[in-house]
Amino acid sequence: MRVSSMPETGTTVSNPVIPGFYPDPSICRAGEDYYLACSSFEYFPGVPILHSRDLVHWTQIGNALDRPSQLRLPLDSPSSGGIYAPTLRHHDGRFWLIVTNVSSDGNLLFTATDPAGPWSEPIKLPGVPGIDPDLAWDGEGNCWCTVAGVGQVRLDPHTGETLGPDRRIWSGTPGAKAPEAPHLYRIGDYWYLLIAEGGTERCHGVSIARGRTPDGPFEPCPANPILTHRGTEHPIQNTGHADLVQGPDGSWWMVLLGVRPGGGTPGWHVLGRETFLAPVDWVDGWPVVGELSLEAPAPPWPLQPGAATPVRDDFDLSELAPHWLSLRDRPAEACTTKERPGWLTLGARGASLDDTDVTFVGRRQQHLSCRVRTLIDTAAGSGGLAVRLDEQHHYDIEAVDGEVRVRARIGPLDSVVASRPTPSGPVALRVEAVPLPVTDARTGPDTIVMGIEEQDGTFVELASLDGRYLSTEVAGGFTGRVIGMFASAGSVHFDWYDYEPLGR
Ligand code: 6LW
Repeated sequence: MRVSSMPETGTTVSNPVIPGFYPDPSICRAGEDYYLACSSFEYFPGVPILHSRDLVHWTQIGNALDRPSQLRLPLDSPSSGGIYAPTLRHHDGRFWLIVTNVSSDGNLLFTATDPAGPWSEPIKLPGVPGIDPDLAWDGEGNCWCTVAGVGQVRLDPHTGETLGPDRRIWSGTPGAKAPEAPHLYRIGDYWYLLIAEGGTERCHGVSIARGRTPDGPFEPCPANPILTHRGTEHPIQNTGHADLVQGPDGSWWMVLLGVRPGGGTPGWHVLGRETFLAPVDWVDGWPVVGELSLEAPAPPWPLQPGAATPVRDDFDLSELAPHWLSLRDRPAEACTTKERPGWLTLGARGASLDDTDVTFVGRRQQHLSCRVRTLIDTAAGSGGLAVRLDEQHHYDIEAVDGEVRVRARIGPLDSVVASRPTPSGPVALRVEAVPLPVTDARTGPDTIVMGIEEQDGTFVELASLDGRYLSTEVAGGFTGRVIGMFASAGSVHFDWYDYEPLGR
């Protein structure tokens, strides 16, 4: 899947380079190829892996954790639990991925020769405390694992055994909360320790320290934070959780997470935390982050756009493409394209999106403005299309009991806001996200329009709902919207699903 939202325009490229809920990016280079991994929380499969040749155009080539033996997410585990903040590295001819599963197994290490997979079974790391583990190797072959806080322990990455106690090596800027997301690198004469601090919300930032040895002592950069948009009007907010990489020409770049809030005050972001790219210069042995904007200067090397993702998935293949997300697991008996060829069949478990075990298959909403359609056959069950933030925050259009209903679940409030009789035969459901021009301080970020299409394609709107309630600022947590198909009873078939970007 090519996930860059926009082609380059003249001498600029569009940021985010990976739009939608692709947070906590970690990047590595292997020859001419770049690979990037992101957090995935309660979704299955976990840890999306993306590939690029130019740092601008990214294609999702797989998910590192695509088997239950690698990704144990108990069916009752909370949303925004699960998989946090991976680090992806290429070392000694292999790819290494270290990640935390906060809902079951703690810190885990995986390896692969091909980052598209298969990835190994997990190596457990009981001696590695906390979250956001990083991996770095020194010239003597020691493997250093650095975690949020900022702590560090030496590791045998082949067995998962820790070698010696963990030590606090830095606490970030005095007074700043949540020093996290460490990455340690040998660059020139120094070891650099890059962290995020200030929390992953509006005060997020990136700071750095350096030392002569991988375990410190570390001297903080006098210019910290080297990147933050806190307290600014910048359209990209919450900037932090970065990783460094060299471009094809040896120049330095940073990938990081940021959000695009919409509406009035306080601003609501609905797509989750997205991956952005920024240039980096070095001045007096410290990195200086260059322009980070929605339209960024193009890098100087030839750009290599991949094939664009088709709007329609016809469910003609035996396996789902890697961008499809389920919740916590995806047992073949509940989700298959083999039962009715050319259709996706979902078998109900939980009865609604309120339930953590609901059968759901969705795509990240990657554009502020987009349209999603699906053709559903509910002859043997009920189900529909939902815009989901978590179990307590979702809007659904569902074909059930002879009706098509729009249901809004916002925290403790739950209401069927519109309904009409279901037309006979399969029915096309439609959801559209429409960004709003800001007219006053309380304008929401967007409107979510839900309805059905008549056989001749005429759209019949059933409801138009305020999008702010499906934002991270309202729901809390770390994820963004995912728009997906679900089954609420029996077996439901989906002939196709269209995702059509209508703007950025
Ligand atoms: C992650 C932490 C963070 O572990 O959010 O933005 C947490 N940074 O580093 C979840 O993604």
